[in-house]
Amino acid sequence: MTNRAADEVNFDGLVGPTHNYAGLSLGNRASTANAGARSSPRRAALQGIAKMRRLHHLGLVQGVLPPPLRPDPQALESLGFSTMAQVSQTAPALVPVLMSASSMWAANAATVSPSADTADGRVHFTPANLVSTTHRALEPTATGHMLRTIFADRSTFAVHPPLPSTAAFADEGAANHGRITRAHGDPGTQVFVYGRDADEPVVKSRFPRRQTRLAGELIAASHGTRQTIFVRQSSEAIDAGAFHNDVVSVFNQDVLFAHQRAFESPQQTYDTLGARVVEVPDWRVPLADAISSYLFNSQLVTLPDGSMTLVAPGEVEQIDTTRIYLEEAVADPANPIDAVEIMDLRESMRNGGGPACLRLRVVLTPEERQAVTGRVIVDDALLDELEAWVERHYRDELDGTDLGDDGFIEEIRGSLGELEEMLELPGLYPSID
Ligand code: SUG
Repeated sequence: MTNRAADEVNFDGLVGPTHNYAGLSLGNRASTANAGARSSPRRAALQGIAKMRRLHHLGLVQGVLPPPLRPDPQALESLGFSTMAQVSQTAPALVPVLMSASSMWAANAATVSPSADTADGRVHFTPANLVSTTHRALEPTATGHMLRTIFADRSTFAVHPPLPSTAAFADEGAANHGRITRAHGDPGTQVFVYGRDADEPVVKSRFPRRQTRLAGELIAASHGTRQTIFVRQSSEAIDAGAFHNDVVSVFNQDVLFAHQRAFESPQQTYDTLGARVVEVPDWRVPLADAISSYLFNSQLVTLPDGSMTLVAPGEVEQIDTTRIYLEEAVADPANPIDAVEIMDLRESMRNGGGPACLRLRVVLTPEERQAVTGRVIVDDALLDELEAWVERHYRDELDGTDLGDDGFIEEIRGSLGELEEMLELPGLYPSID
């Protein structure tokens, strides 16, 4: 097959103005541990923009995905409300659910298949139904609309509807999906990682299994992927807090960097994948350290000179096992990790979202990149504008009691209206004039 020049474009979710800690995700230990803490939407968004800038400066193509409007007008209506004041009065527990900024974790926005892998030669997207958590199940409608707005050219892109929102089709998108290929533009093997079969209980022992094998099979079929592998996550990892596979493994080109306990049958998985596997044994980095540091929720990226850099969260430096592992990995010529870039993403990390959670990988050829609508591929000028916009509009501190406030909601609508113009995406927020 042809080796077409293509880039992996990391589209990062821009943190929304309602970023807060509501403890909504069972099985996500950081979310539970930080429930009720004060958040800083401004700091969270600036940390995210700083990551985008760093990747752009490393010579990578970097994109941005705007946050959805909160509350979502359709969700509000379907619950029988017209204002958040009514929600606060009748069902206060729903306030954080309706106001969550969880779309920032773009790895859960959709599953994406590059054109080199699909039968019709288009780039395919399926928004994740995120049915396993109440707050995230409210994301797919707006995500689908956003993807259809940005990837509007139907001869280049196909945006499918999400799978039906029931447990049998539970889907968390790219966080449980990887790809093995020699070069991004080459045809690759798509890897769908699942926690249970459709007829198995969601919770077997401790925490929910958020992804079914059936969901992956249906997405692979609708995308027309040519080489596809299905791999089971280890129950041990899920029960230890790896609610998505990208908490314990990361793919880049032909490399799989994974914790020894990431998959149910590790050796069989490695044999089937045919990747260069860098397995970190439990005796070097115990599973609990891998999960609290988010070592594997790093982005493993190939720089223009062909070397590989691990974009890791600052937490890996605070735990001895992960810090020492990375020092040795960089020094070891046999290890594909050539360098480590540390990013401060503390605001997102406190909700269980590391570097890899914040990005959606979309491999695009230069022609496909030309077909993208709006101003969503970043440069320094756009990043400066985004930073200034955040400084102008975002609150420095937020706690649960501010969330349902009508003044706050008006503030959000005004700021997103401005963002729609900045990104040149008219119609992105249909309910904002
Ligand atoms: O789905 N946290 C997200 C974190 C998603 C991380 N993404 C990846 N691993 N790709 C989740 O659990 C917490 C929200 C709160 O508790 O307020 C939350 O939704």
